Amino acid sequence: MRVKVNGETHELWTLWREGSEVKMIDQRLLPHRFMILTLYSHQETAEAIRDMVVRGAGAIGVAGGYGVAQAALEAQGKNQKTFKAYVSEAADTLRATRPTAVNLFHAIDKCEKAASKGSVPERVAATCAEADRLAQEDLEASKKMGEYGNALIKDGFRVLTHCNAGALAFIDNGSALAPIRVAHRSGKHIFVYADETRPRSQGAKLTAWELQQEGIPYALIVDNAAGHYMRLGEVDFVVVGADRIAANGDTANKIGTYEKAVLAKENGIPFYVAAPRMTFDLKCPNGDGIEIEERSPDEVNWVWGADENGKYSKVRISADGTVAKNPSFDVTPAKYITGFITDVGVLRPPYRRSIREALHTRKGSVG
Ligand code: RI2
Repeated sequence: MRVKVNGETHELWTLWREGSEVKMIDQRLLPHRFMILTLYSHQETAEAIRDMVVRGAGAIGVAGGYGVAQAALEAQGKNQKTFKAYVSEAADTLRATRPTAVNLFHAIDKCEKAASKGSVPERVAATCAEADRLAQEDLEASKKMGEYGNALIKDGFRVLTHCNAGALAFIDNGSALAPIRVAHRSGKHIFVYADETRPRSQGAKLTAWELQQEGIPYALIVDNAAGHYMRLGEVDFVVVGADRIAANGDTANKIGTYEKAVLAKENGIPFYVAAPRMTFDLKCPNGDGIEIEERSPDEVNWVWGADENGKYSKVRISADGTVAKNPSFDVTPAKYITGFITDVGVLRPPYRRSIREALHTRKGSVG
């Protein structure tokens, strides 16, 4: 992605690997401060996923793969048995960071598998190669979703999106924001409504920032305003990302997605989910099997931001001792979803069939 920092333009990925170091944009500080963080061990990478330095299903999948590669490099001096035990313990540490986005589990499984054959040096090389391949696959998938999704967006469309499913949620480009980028770059006049997305405010902090960087016309709206604009006929198209999609098309995505989907249906607006095949989980027959992450009540009781001097701080918005609940995701039943924009095309109902076919398009690419 193209990032302007202090007047200078940089072309960057959300995260990347340099030998045993993982580098990532610190998404907790955006848009007020731009910082690249270096993670020196798989434990540090796991902590970065848990603390949402890096977030978004695609990006945490890549981070999980890099974490396993770091573990393999950390264990390269060990014998085969201790190497295996070390990598497997590291994989478990990485798996325990965030439960909902399935990309994380698919990537860790693939890298752990790569670490299981041959001599220790062969295992190390295969693990690193697999982690890098997954990053590349993520990049390619975003490009494809951008192309397939663009075909659905007409000139003049006003598009609503929730949370951040942009370049920062992947290696680059994103899922839901990829079609928007392609449409804008191809000269279509589009306008984006970006939902604020409490409690972490990924819409306000990340999506609005990405759209601004790209020069795409947009307005940030509070989460409660989406229905208002839909009823007024000011939204033509809704597109969101996904953290896990069950075999029947039920989709877990950021909390608040479900109500946007119901409102879209009520108002006759197409509602699309953009996600690569890595986000589909055939082991979940429907949305009931998807674990929903419950995060700290602090995220509800407090907000983070910068004051007029740019000083970054945390402010309490509820009374001391307030009891809060904080489910991070919800499940949108498949019946509200018009289609899935994937890296192999747009999937239509009946989803059990179209999803199964899409996942078998290129054997072995999805866990
Ligand atoms: P991609 C986010 O969760 C949101 O649910 C968002 O839609 C999704 O990840 C984007 O992921 P969080 O990690 O599918 O910010 O676009 O809690 O990668």
